[in-house]
Amino acid sequence: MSSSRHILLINPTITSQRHARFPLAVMSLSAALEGRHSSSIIDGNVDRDFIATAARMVEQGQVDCVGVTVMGGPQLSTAIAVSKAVREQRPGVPIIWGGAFPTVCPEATVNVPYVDYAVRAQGEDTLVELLDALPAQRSELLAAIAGLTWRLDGRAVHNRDRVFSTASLNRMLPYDSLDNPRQYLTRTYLGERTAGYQAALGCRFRCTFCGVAAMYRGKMALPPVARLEQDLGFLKNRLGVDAIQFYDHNFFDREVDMVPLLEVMAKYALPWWCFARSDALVNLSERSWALVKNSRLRMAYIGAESPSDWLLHDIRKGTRSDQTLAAVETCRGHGVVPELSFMLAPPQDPEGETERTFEFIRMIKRLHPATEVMIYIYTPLPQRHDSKDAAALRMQSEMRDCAGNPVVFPRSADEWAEPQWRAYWCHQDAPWLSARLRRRIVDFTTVLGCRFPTIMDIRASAWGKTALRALASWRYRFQRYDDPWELRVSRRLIRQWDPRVMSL
Ligand code: B12
Ligand code: SF4
Repeated sequence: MSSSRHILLINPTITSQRHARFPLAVMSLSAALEGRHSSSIIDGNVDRDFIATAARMVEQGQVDCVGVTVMGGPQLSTAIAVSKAVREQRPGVPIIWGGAFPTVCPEATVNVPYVDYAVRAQGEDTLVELLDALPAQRSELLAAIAGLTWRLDGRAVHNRDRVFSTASLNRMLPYDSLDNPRQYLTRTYLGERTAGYQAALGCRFRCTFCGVAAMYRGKMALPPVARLEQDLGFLKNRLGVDAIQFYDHNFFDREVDMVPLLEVMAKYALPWWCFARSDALVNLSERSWALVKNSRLRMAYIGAESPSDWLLHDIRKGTRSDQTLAAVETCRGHGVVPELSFMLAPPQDPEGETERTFEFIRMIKRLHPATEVMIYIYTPLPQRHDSKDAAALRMQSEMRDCAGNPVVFPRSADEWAEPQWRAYWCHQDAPWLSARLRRRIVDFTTVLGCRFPTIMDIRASAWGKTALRALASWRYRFQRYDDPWELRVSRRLIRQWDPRVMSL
């Protein structure tokens, strides 16, 4: 067996310290290395000087290699900064990136001098095999590691995909390896000490726009009941957790398999939030809804995406707009707040779809005003050059910017970190949006957000929210969304927060 290596696992800053949640990716990797290789964790969400900390540890010679978890968007910039600092400090230390960004853009990841390896999709087994292979540096060993992208003679090599693994469902996360795990428990509208937690792996759907589909390719597995019970017991009794935000990609899977998990959750009765699909919610039996009620589900985030069934079909969502409406009714009937996310301005018909979505949102607000609404721009994922998805490749080749030129995606991590592509990754902007449409979406979002302040915002005062509601009501009623300057100013004064950026 090869010798043991020490890896420094880094979660670069992506959010404020107040919103920091357990860095699940690096914790899961650390658990998988146990007994074979050793690791330390740096979390840039809590260590605000994490680049200096990482450089110091590398400089002191304590680490054999560095692993960085990277989501596109704001985390890309902090991942680049820490990787450059490590490279500068010790050029010989290998740097490995994994997570959502390298999975979707492996070529762009290794197209920069400060990343040596990109790990695509689930990372546990790939990382163990890579650490085993690193000392020898033999290309035939590297070529055999599934899920790895690396450079050979200056060219990116994409090894075969790794098959879906359920092994991590049987490992408990190393909460004790974090500095003070309780600092990750946050006050939210769910509770005083809310934890981010993931029970199941993957999602059996393959929506074309979704990073989860790129990572799990339609595979999903639920945790053993005993594992969920052990984790909830630990979180509640040892750490004092009193609410849970489930990060499961799509919480309600097949009802028959979910019931035993819901029974455990009903036993702990910790208020919770999750991602769910409208079709699953409307088809849930009353018996299961009773369990959901006892388990204290507070809010379900539903990818409504669009009011147009042709688009839902095109993106392979597998749900219909009538199911979105039915899910809103069902949630209301069971005391759960539906949180609907929409993707505006698809390249096929940016203006028309946006206006239709505004109308649909207004209809939903009439039906159930407490519905939360999250507005994003439709930004399809870049396809890998070797993608076999002919429909997605065709759609990508047909994408045009406002001037009618083909949309060309960045070729390196540095280019992806530029402001316009960072906004693309965050679903906030796209090259085919005209300035007028961009403005209109921002204005509508402002008026809607002020007319219906989110209950997730526990920082803004009750009077502040009432004032916003009153100020915005005429604009919303008469659909006068243009340039709501008075709302922008008031929002800033009241310090309203944006759950799209900060989560709960
Ligand atoms: C928690 C979370 C956040 C937190 C981050 C908390 C943190 N990390 O400290 C917050 C709320 C800040 C966040 C923000 C964003 N997020 Co986010 N987030 C998630 C969420 C719900 C869970 C991530 C997680 O912890 N998973 C559990 C771990 C175990 O899985 P994992 O991260 O995939 O890690 C595995 C592999 O990727 C790999 N791996 C990961 N890192 C590494 C590193 C190495 C070295 C190796 C070898 C392997 C490896 O191995 C791990 C184990 O198998 C996911 C959805 C989901 N359920 O995954 C979305 C998700 C990752 N987010 C996403 C996005 C787009 C964003 C945003 C950029 C934009 C947005 N609008 O949401 C924003 C940024 C907002 C901003 N600041 O402006 C997308 C990514 C899609 C994509 N194609 O990249 C996801 C998939 C949601 C989705 N369905 O679209 N997010
Ligand atoms: S159902 Fe949700 S998580 Fe699953 S692939 Fe579609 S959008 Fe992604």
